[in-house]
Amino acid sequence: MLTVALTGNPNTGKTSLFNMLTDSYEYVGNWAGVTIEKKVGTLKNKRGQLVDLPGIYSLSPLSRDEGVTTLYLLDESPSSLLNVVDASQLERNLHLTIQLLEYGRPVVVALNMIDVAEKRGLDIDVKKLSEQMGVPIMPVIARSGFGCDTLMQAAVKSSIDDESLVSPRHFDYGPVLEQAISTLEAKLPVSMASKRWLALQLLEGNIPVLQKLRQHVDPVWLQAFYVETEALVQKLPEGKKLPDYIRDKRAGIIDRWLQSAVRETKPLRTTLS
Ligand code: GDP
Ligand code: K
Ligand code: MG
Repeated sequence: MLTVALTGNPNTGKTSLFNMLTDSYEYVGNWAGVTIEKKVGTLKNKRGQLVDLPGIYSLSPLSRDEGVTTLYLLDESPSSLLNVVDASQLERNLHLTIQLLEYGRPVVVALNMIDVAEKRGLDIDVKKLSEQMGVPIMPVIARSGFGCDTLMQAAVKSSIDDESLVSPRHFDYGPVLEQAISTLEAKLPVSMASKRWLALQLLEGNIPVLQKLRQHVDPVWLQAFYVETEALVQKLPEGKKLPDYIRDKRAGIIDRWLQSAVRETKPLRTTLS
């Protein structure tokens, strides 16, 4: 049975999309340790299951609730990730997308709220954005159902494509961090998620990842390594804290994607109110 995991920022239309893509809905209790309901549904085409994850802006959790997604990615092995993004808020939404692309399972992006983006005068070249990001992007309007069948087919297709073709995406974080990532990768166990993803999440301060890796990596060494890397990064011209430095690198990647694929035009219709 295929398992597609639905992820995205809060208020991007995840619940609307979940309802459009599934017909039977199995309530399966709460996520471990938190009071958030775990929703699993069967895809309308009966090809697999859809798991709804809590809305988050980044995988590094600010609360226990937000840690659900990281724990899920550490412990389960979803066939693919369906990432819902708000087309009118791409700059903010794509930070999570980058982290999902780094995880190493197939990703399909549902470009939702395209009606809203259009009203705001955003002209998104979906094909170009998809080429830039190296990920299938399907425009949808979750509220009306527009594009949802095509999206479901794409999510199923990505799940069953030859697994060996799916490798975690490699975005460049500059020489200091690349060195730190390599050092960490050499210490990490093979059996879990992509080592590069784990290393980056550790450097960002993702607590559930840190807790998980305590069994494999000497925590004293890890702490010292973190402090050392933090000091190196703060000495760079940017003079940033480690998580902010990582965030800025991602913002740069997103800027480049959007520069070539999104144009701001005058809204088609303006109202006086
Ligand atoms: P969630 O917080 O990610 O689960 O988002 P919801 O599914 O609850 O949607 C948030 C709000 O956006 C709701 O009022 C939806 O009706 C609305 N919404 C969802 N998708 C679309 C869309 O494609 N276009 C428009 N205009 N509104 C949408
Ligand atoms: K909501
Ligand atoms: Mg919701």
